[in-house]
Amino acid sequence: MVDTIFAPATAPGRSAIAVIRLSGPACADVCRRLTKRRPPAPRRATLRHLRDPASGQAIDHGLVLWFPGPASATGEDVLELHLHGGRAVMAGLLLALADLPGLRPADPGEFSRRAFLHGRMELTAAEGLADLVAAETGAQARQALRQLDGALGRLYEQWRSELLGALAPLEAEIDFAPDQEVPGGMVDVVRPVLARVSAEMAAHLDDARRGERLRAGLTIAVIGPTNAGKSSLINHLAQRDVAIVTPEPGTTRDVLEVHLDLAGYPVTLLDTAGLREPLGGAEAEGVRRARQRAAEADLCLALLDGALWPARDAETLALIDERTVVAVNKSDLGRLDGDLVVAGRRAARLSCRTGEGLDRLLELLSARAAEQMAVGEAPLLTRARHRAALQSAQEALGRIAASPSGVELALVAEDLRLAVRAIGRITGRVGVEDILDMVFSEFCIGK
Ligand SMILES: Nc1nc2c(ncn2[C@@H]2O[C@H](COP(=O)(O)OP(=O)(O)OP(=O)(O)O)[C@@H](O)[C@H]2O)c(=O)[nH]1
Ligand SMILES: [Mg+2]
Repeated sequence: MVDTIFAPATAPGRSAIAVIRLSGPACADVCRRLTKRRPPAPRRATLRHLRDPASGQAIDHGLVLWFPGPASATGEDVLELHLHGGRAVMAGLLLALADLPGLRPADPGEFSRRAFLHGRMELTAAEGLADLVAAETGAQARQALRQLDGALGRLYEQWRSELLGALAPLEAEIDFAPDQEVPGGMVDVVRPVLARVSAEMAAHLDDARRGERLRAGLTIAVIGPTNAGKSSLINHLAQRDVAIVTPEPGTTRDVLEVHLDLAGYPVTLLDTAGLREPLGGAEAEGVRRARQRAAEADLCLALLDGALWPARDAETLALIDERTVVAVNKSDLGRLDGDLVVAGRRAARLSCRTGEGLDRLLELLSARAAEQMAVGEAPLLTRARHRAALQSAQEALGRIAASPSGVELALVAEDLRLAVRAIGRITGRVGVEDILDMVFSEFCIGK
């Protein structure tokens, strides 16, 4: 018999209310043992007293919710207990549950995995659920919700069913006349369909990783000469004193990370060591790390020192490229007149001391972040797993497109089957254990 699993659905620690969720065939029995009564009416919150079935000790009184399968979140019988969120209450209940026959604590993602196995949710929707719980900004949450609602799954399913529709007549023909060279007619009929699906997939793949970026967040490295005010700017944007600021050049050595919500987009800002000829070993290592992180970042903010204007910082100027937003700090010193141009680009003017120009800089950065992450109407690709599967589907379709007229039917059918399978792996149509392990291991316990 299937195990019945249980886990806290709410975060650990003290809270007003804590929810424990159970799923599996023993739920009704658990309810009877804990409350000495039958499960309440389905989906109706009902107050009950709970006792430890072994000792008879009172655990708490709280709401009991009974969701008989298959119309439940997991497709199995589900029981939810809403108790007072004290540590002792939770510990008492979890201990009592662990002692009951057929029960065990849930593995990470196991509730969602059961929902998937019982057809309550396709795989991309399950991933959307994990992302929604993890979302830190509004734009991330909207993307995850759309995926949870199935927009992405429907897109992939549609491609899959179109390819299946093209495969069916080929399969019929093969069954009808095995081992026969048939004229190219049949393949030529399906070619336009394959070409269209392939083009749609190409457009979806060619999204500059916007969906994946939004999911993972964007990294912006703040680079520049020593003393430009990089750490001051980071503190200003983070609204707390994360980085040490001193008038001494060469203050920052380690790379510091600050997470920000930039107009709904998740961003990690990196404070880095000032770029100059390093004086010692620690600083040299700091400069090496600064350069490395700048090279890996999605965007760079090059901050120059307005006290030493015009800028002659060769190390920084050499790193300016199309990913770089350029800004000059310390406008309060009054040395920055007219348009500021650095390495052929307009530079923003700001002062961390007076706050001048900071709003404008934030606008510039959010516009650049939006370019890299903005969500339009069509659902975006959100995971490397999906990208890899679509690419292998595309390769298979590409082989068919490149095949000559009159190609052997069986070869075309085989490639088409490969493409269908690859897409099926994304939504979980083709249930392969290794994918399920990979997908659900990312989840946390209780989900
Ligand atoms: N006048 C003025 N001084 C500033 C401004 N921003 C920062 N400073 C000063 O410039 C000095 C250096 O600032 P930091 O933020 O430590 O500069 P940094 O770029 O992080 O320097 P390193 O870590 O050494 O590379 C400090 O004395 C700051 O108070 C500004 O807008 N105007
Ligand atoms: Mg610094």
